[in-house]
Amino acid sequence: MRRILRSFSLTFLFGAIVQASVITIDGTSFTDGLNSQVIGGLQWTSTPGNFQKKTQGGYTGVGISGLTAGEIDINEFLTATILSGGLPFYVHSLTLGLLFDGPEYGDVQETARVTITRLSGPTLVFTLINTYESSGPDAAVWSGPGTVTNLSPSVHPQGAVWRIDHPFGAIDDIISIQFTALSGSCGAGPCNNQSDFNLVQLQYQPVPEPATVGLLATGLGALALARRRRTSRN
Ligand SMILES: [Ca+2]
Ligand SMILES: [Ca+2]
Ligand SMILES: [Ca+2]
Repeated sequence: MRRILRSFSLTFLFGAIVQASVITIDGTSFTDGLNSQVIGGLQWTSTPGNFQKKTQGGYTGVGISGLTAGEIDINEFLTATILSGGLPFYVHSLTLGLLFDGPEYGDVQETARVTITRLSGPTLVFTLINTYESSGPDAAVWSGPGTVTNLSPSVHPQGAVWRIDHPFGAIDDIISIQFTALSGSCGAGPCNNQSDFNLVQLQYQPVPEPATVGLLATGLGALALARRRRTSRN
Protein backbone atom coordinates (compact mmCIF):
# COMPACT_ATOMS: atom_id res chain seq x y z
CA MET A 1 0.00 0.00 0.00
CA ARG A 2 2.82 2.44 0.92
CA ARG A 3 4.58 1.60 -2.30
CA ILE A 4 1.41 2.39 -4.23
CA LEU A 5 1.11 5.70 -2.38
CA ARG A 6 4.73 6.57 -3.09
CA SER A 7 4.45 5.77 -6.77
CA PHE A 8 1.23 7.79 -6.86
CA SER A 9 3.11 10.80 -5.39
CA LEU A 10 5.84 10.45 -8.01
CA THR A 11 3.31 10.22 -10.82
CA PHE A 12 1.43 13.22 -9.47
CA LEU A 13 4.55 15.40 -9.17
CA PHE A 14 5.83 14.40 -12.58
CA GLY A 15 2.41 15.08 -14.05
CA ALA A 16 2.43 18.55 -12.51
CA ILE A 17 5.65 19.31 -14.38
CA VAL A 18 4.98 17.95 -17.83
CA GLN A 19 1.20 17.92 -18.07
CA ALA A 20 -0.16 21.23 -16.79
CA SER A 21 -3.41 20.90 -18.67
CA VAL A 22 -4.86 23.23 -21.26
CA ILE A 23 -7.58 25.40 -19.78
CA THR A 24 -10.48 26.54 -21.96
CA ILE A 25 -12.40 29.69 -21.12
CA ASP A 26 -15.54 30.27 -23.16
CA GLY A 27 -17.50 33.48 -23.61
CA THR A 28 -20.45 31.66 -22.04
CA SER A 29 -18.53 31.47 -18.71
CA PHE A 30 -18.88 35.22 -18.06
CA THR A 31 -21.67 36.63 -15.92
CA ASP A 32 -23.47 39.59 -17.50
CA GLY A 33 -23.40 42.70 -15.32
CA LEU A 34 -20.13 41.95 -13.49
CA ASN A 35 -16.89 43.81 -14.24
CA SER A 36 -14.57 41.47 -12.34
CA GLN A 37 -14.67 37.69 -12.20
CA VAL A 38 -12.26 34.78 -11.73
CA ILE A 39 -12.76 32.31 -14.57
CA GLY A 40 -10.55 29.33 -15.38
CA GLY A 41 -7.81 30.45 -12.99
CA LEU A 42 -7.51 34.00 -14.39
CA GLN A 43 -8.79 37.32 -13.03
CA TRP A 44 -10.98 38.94 -15.70
CA THR A 45 -11.93 42.61 -15.66
CA SER A 46 -13.84 44.94 -17.97
CA THR A 47 -13.62 48.70 -18.14
CA PRO A 48 -15.41 51.05 -18.40
CA GLY A 49 -18.52 48.82 -18.66
CA ASN A 50 -19.59 45.37 -17.51
CA PHE A 51 -19.36 41.91 -19.09
CA GLN A 52 -22.12 41.45 -21.62
CA LYS A 53 -22.55 38.36 -23.78
CA LYS A 54 -23.88 38.24 -27.33
CA THR A 55 -24.71 35.28 -29.57
CA GLN A 56 -24.72 35.33 -33.35
CA GLY A 57 -24.33 32.58 -35.93
CA GLY A 58 -24.27 29.98 -33.14
CA TYR A 59 -21.26 31.51 -31.34
CA THR A 60 -21.43 33.27 -27.98
CA GLY A 61 -18.76 35.75 -26.99
CA VAL A 62 -18.28 38.20 -24.16
CA GLY A 63 -18.12 41.92 -24.80
CA ILE A 64 -18.58 45.03 -22.69
CA SER A 65 -21.74 47.02 -22.10
CA GLY A 66 -21.73 50.57 -23.41
CA LEU A 67 -21.58 51.83 -26.97
CA THR A 68 -22.21 48.47 -28.68
CA ALA A 69 -24.01 45.86 -26.59
CA GLY A 70 -22.06 42.62 -26.18
CA GLU A 71 -18.97 43.83 -28.05
CA ILE A 72 -15.63 45.38 -27.08
CA ASP A 73 -15.46 48.87 -28.58
CA ILE A 74 -12.62 51.35 -29.01
CA ASN A 75 -11.53 52.54 -25.53
CA GLU A 76 -13.15 49.50 -23.86
CA PHE A 77 -10.80 46.94 -22.34
CA LEU A 78 -11.27 43.28 -21.43
CA THR A 79 -8.28 42.02 -19.44
CA ALA A 80 -7.21 38.68 -17.96
CA THR A 81 -4.39 38.57 -15.40
CA ILE A 82 -2.86 35.68 -13.47
CA LEU A 83 -3.97 35.37 -9.85
CA SER A 84 -1.59 36.20 -7.00
CA GLY A 85 0.93 33.34 -6.92
CA GLY A 86 -0.39 32.03 -10.25
CA LEU A 87 1.83 30.71 -13.02
CA PRO A 88 2.58 32.59 -16.25
CA PHE A 89 1.05 30.97 -19.31
CA TYR A 90 1.21 29.97 -22.94
CA VAL A 91 -1.75 30.71 -25.24
CA HIS A 92 -2.87 27.78 -27.40
CA SER A 93 -5.66 29.63 -29.17
CA LEU A 94 -7.72 32.79 -29.24
CA THR A 95 -11.17 32.96 -30.81
CA LEU A 96 -12.75 36.33 -31.57
CA GLY A 97 -16.27 36.91 -32.92
CA LEU A 98 -18.32 39.64 -34.60
CA LEU A 99 -15.22 40.96 -36.37
CA PHE A 100 -16.74 41.95 -39.74
CA ASP A 101 -15.32 43.59 -42.86
CA GLY A 102 -18.31 45.37 -44.40
CA PRO A 103 -20.50 46.06 -46.18
CA GLU A 104 -23.16 44.01 -44.31
CA TYR A 105 -23.35 46.23 -41.21
CA GLY A 106 -21.62 49.30 -42.67
CA ASP A 107 -18.45 48.28 -40.86
CA VAL A 108 -14.88 49.30 -41.50
CA GLN A 109 -12.42 46.41 -41.75
CA GLU A 110 -12.87 45.74 -38.05
CA THR A 111 -9.63 45.57 -36.09
CA ALA A 112 -8.98 43.90 -32.74
CA ARG A 113 -5.92 44.77 -30.67
CA VAL A 114 -4.42 42.17 -28.33
CA THR A 115 -1.72 43.19 -25.85
CA ILE A 116 0.30 40.72 -23.80
CA THR A 117 2.38 41.49 -20.73
CA ARG A 118 5.20 39.06 -20.04
CA LEU A 119 6.98 38.06 -16.84
CA SER A 120 10.19 39.14 -18.53
CA GLY A 121 10.61 40.98 -21.81
CA PRO A 122 8.64 43.81 -23.38
CA THR A 123 4.87 44.19 -23.56
CA LEU A 124 3.79 43.16 -27.05
CA VAL A 125 0.91 44.44 -29.19
CA PHE A 126 -0.82 42.48 -31.97
CA THR A 127 -3.75 43.13 -34.30
CA LEU A 128 -6.34 41.01 -36.07
CA ILE A 129 -7.83 42.81 -39.09
CA ASN A 130 -10.74 41.38 -41.04
CA THR A 131 -9.74 42.39 -44.56
CA TYR A 132 -12.46 42.85 -47.17
CA GLU A 133 -12.28 40.44 -50.09
CA SER A 134 -14.51 41.21 -53.08
CA SER A 135 -14.16 37.56 -54.11
CA GLY A 136 -12.51 34.40 -52.84
CA PRO A 137 -12.36 33.06 -49.32
CA ASP A 138 -13.06 35.29 -46.32
CA ALA A 139 -9.78 36.26 -44.69
CA ALA A 140 -8.38 38.14 -41.71
CA VAL A 141 -4.78 39.11 -41.04
CA TRP A 142 -3.05 38.51 -37.70
CA SER A 143 0.14 40.47 -37.06
CA GLY A 144 1.73 37.74 -34.94
CA PRO A 145 2.79 34.13 -35.47
CA GLY A 146 0.27 31.29 -35.65
CA THR A 147 -2.53 30.47 -38.04
CA VAL A 148 -5.90 32.14 -38.54
CA THR A 149 -9.00 30.06 -39.31
CA ASN A 150 -12.45 31.38 -40.15
CA LEU A 151 -15.10 29.51 -38.12
CA SER A 152 -18.12 31.58 -39.21
CA PRO A 153 -18.09 33.87 -42.27
CA SER A 154 -18.24 37.65 -42.05
CA VAL A 155 -21.57 37.94 -43.85
CA HIS A 156 -25.05 38.65 -42.45
CA PRO A 157 -26.31 36.89 -40.31
CA GLN A 158 -23.23 34.78 -39.53
CA GLY A 159 -20.81 35.31 -36.64
CA ALA A 160 -17.58 36.56 -38.27
CA VAL A 161 -15.64 34.25 -35.93
CA TRP A 162 -11.86 33.79 -36.19
CA ARG A 163 -9.62 31.37 -34.34
CA ILE A 164 -5.90 32.04 -34.05
CA ASP A 165 -3.84 29.00 -33.09
CA HIS A 166 -0.54 29.59 -31.25
CA PRO A 167 -0.98 33.37 -31.63
CA PHE A 168 2.21 34.32 -29.78
CA GLY A 169 4.54 31.61 -31.06
CA ALA A 170 6.81 30.23 -28.35
CA ILE A 171 6.09 32.93 -25.76
CA ASP A 172 5.19 31.11 -22.55
CA ASP A 173 5.62 33.69 -19.78
CA ILE A 174 2.44 35.74 -20.25
CA ILE A 175 1.00 37.23 -17.08
CA SER A 176 -1.72 39.41 -18.62
CA ILE A 177 -3.66 39.63 -21.88
CA GLN A 178 -5.87 42.54 -22.91
CA PHE A 179 -8.40 43.05 -25.69
CA THR A 180 -9.63 46.31 -27.21
CA ALA A 181 -10.74 47.63 -30.61
CA LEU A 182 -8.90 49.99 -32.96
CA SER A 183 -10.37 52.25 -35.61
CA GLY A 184 -10.13 50.32 -38.88
CA SER A 185 -9.76 51.40 -42.48
CA CYS A 186 -12.66 51.26 -44.94
CA GLY A 187 -13.05 48.12 -47.04
CA ALA A 188 -16.47 48.31 -48.70
CA GLY A 189 -19.79 50.04 -48.09
CA PRO A 190 -20.48 53.19 -46.08
CA CYS A 191 -17.97 52.46 -43.27
CA ASN A 192 -20.09 54.39 -40.77
CA ASN A 193 -19.69 51.64 -38.14
CA GLN A 194 -16.49 51.41 -36.07
CA SER A 195 -14.57 48.31 -34.96
CA ASP A 196 -16.02 46.13 -32.24
CA PHE A 197 -15.85 42.40 -31.50
CA ASN A 198 -16.14 39.90 -28.66
CA LEU A 199 -14.11 37.10 -27.09
CA VAL A 200 -15.52 33.66 -27.90
CA GLN A 201 -12.76 31.52 -26.37
CA LEU A 202 -9.29 31.55 -24.85
CA GLN A 203 -7.26 28.36 -24.46
CA TYR A 204 -4.15 28.65 -22.32
CA GLN A 205 -1.72 26.53 -20.35
CA PRO A 206 0.02 27.54 -17.11
CA VAL A 207 3.78 27.11 -17.42
CA PRO A 208 5.91 26.46 -14.31
CA GLU A 209 8.84 28.86 -14.07
CA PRO A 210 12.29 27.24 -14.37
CA ALA A 211 12.83 27.78 -10.61
CA THR A 212 9.57 25.94 -9.85
CA VAL A 213 10.52 23.10 -12.17
CA GLY A 214 13.89 22.92 -10.40
CA LEU A 215 12.20 22.67 -7.00
CA LEU A 216 9.81 19.98 -8.23
CA ALA A 217 12.68 18.07 -9.83
CA THR A 218 14.59 18.21 -6.53
CA GLY A 219 11.48 16.93 -4.76
CA LEU A 220 11.16 14.13 -7.30
CA GLY A 221 14.79 13.16 -6.81
CA ALA A 222 14.42 13.07 -3.02
CA LEU A 223 11.29 10.92 -3.30
CA ALA A 224 13.00 8.52 -5.70
CA LEU A 225 16.02 8.24 -3.41
CA ALA A 226 13.83 7.58 -0.34
CA ARG A 227 11.94 4.97 -2.31
CA ARG A 228 15.14 3.20 -3.37
CA ARG A 229 16.50 3.18 0.22
CA ARG A 230 13.25 1.77 1.61
CA THR A 231 13.14 -0.85 -1.15
CA SER A 232 16.71 -1.98 -0.48
CA ARG A 233 15.91 -2.29 3.26
CA ASN A 234 12.90 -4.53 2.60
CA1 LIG B 1 -18.35 40.94 -45.15
CA1 LIG C 1 -12.83 39.14 -44.77
CA1 LIG D 1 -18.25 44.04 -34.86
